[in-house]
Amino acid sequence: MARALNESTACRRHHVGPIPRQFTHGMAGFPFLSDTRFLQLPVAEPRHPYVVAGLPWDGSVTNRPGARFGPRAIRTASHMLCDATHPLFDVSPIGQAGDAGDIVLPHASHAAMQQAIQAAAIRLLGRHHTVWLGGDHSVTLPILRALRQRHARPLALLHFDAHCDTWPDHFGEPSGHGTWVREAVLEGLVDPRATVQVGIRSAAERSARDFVVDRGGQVWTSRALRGLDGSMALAPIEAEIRRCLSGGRPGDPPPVYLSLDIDVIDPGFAPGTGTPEPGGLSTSQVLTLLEDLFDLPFVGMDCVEVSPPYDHAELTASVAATLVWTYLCGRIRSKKTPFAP
Ligand SMILES: [Mn+2]
Repeated sequence: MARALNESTACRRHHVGPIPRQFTHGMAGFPFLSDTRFLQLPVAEPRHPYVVAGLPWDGSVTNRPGARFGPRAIRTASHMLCDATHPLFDVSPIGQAGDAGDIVLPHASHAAMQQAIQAAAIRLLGRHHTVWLGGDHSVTLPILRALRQRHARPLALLHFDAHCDTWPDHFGEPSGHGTWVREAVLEGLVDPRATVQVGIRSAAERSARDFVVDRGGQVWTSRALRGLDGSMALAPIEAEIRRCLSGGRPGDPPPVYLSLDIDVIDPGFAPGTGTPEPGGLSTSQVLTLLEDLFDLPFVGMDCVEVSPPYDHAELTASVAATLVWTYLCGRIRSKKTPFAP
């Protein structure tokens, strides 16, 4: 049986290789791997400028697990987007994007997970602008390591989250889903002066809450954004975000990575997540920011922490699919000029 699963092209076709042999032996049939594709895109090929890849890992959560099922739920929800032509950007990822499937990851080893993701990211980034579907937020650090290596300079970081993820440890362990921002700064993967956090609101001691601000970056708390919706209201904040992400070098801005924890959205709009925090941003607030900032020099995105067991009516997966689709269409639109949304 194990042999049949391992050698089944139907099972292996959508998985990204090469995969370390110890992770694939007898494991190609993990029940949580995605068996459908984002936007019903074709399997990724070298001709696709953009790809989507799943990271079904939730071994690093603080509270409720389930994010390993996120990639599958986001892909399924994306099918409601039909022909995927974006009403604002008037482009569709279809024809330009493929789905690289899920990266097969170990069940329990955090270090092995990081190594597997970094190796897969280095391979994919050589050919594609990649959007990652999490998975808990610990998947972002190995992606940043790969991007830092590829671009040979610290990245700018645009981070949407209810949580600052700058804690010095993960409840006694050195790394988890709440430590990656701090680790990325201390490793020199991201420039803290070109780091912007949006939607932060969870309980946290001051040293963690202000970690980014203390190093020259920006934090826009959920409270600071209350009542601000639509492009007119958000324009001054968008200008500040742009200024920060340029890293003080408008003529040579650093590449920007977008990391979007779905728990930045209020649990009323997106309940299916492991560590919900009431009082969050509305879906339209986050959409406005993504739409208006579409022309930043992005080099990648992740959407993490969708936990389908806690979702209702596919609300959370639908929000995640829409945000990823909006990002992809914004990237495609940014290659066409002129455009004024
Ligand atoms: Mn979070």
